[in-house]
Amino acid sequence: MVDLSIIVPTKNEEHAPSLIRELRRHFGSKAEIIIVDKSESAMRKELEATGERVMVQESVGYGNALMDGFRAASGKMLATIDADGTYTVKDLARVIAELEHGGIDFVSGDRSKSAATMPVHIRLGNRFLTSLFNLLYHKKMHDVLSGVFAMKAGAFDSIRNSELYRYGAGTIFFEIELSRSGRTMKDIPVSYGERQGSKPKIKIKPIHGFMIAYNAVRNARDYNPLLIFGAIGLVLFLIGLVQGAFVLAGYAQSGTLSDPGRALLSLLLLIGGVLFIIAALILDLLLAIERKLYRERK
Ligand SMILES: Nc1nc2c(ncn2[C@@H]2O[C@H](COP(=O)(O)OP(=O)(O)OP(=O)(O)O)[C@@H](O)[C@H]2O)c(=O)[nH]1
Ligand SMILES: [Mg+2]
Repeated sequence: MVDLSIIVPTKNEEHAPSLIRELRRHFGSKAEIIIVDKSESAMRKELEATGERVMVQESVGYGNALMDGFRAASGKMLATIDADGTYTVKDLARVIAELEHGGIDFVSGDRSKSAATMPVHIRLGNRFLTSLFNLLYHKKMHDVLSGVFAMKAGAFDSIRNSELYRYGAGTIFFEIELSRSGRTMKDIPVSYGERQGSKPKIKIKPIHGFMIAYNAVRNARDYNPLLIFGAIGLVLFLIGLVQGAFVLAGYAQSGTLSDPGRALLSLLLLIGGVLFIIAALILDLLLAIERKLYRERK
């Protein structure tokens, strides 16, 4: 078993061969490098000429490329870095050192302080998704979509069979799944430069942002039901209260129940809200019991 496996996802990435040679120079023989490649044949040959292991990606997309590489890796620590030159090998080494010595299961590179090269809409979207992730999973991350991260092999084992989310799944897939299996994580500041070579290989559309948010919430249902169902319950209850206030005000004015439809709606909303909150509390209790049993079993 090697100490470290570095997975490099590539899709017609001109900068990749020079990055891969730099990785080998930096990490020497203690690392295995696995290139998971989706390039055309000329580029593939250049990658093979580095002498490193090249896995031809049969699956589709960045997230699956990482999943394929991590599943094939044999290191005690599993890391990845984008091949477009936006991240430095030095920063990858710092992330790995933090993983090795920090007693944490997952460490990634935080670009939020050095994101000058990131378009504003991506930066804002990233900030929103990071806040949502932190809220739902009780974490303190600064950048949940980083292209450089590392995790312990044991942590990956707990999510090895997780199915990649269908849309908008990249780094945050690993962060959500690891959170759900009770793993710890942090990020450390890294620099983020201009991409080397031709245009981006991942086409980011607004729908990806929505799908990431959707996945974060959907998967938090069984992680943080108190927040999700509790919030729904509270909203229903508050709308019910407002409706009820109108009904009562009308009654005080005219002395009769002038809008029975609204009165019924208000009652249903209040009851629905309370039921959601009770369900949230029960689910939270069950989850706490399940976590306790899980800890005792370990
Ligand atoms: N194997 C594989 N690699 C991919 C795929 N899509 C992207 N990559 C690689 O994954 C890394 C990240 O992709 P980028 O296109 O840089 O995505 P990005 O960082 O969000 O976009 P930029 O900020 O514009 O660079 C690069 O090394 C790509 O070559 C894919 O479908 N398969
Ligand atoms: Mg990139």
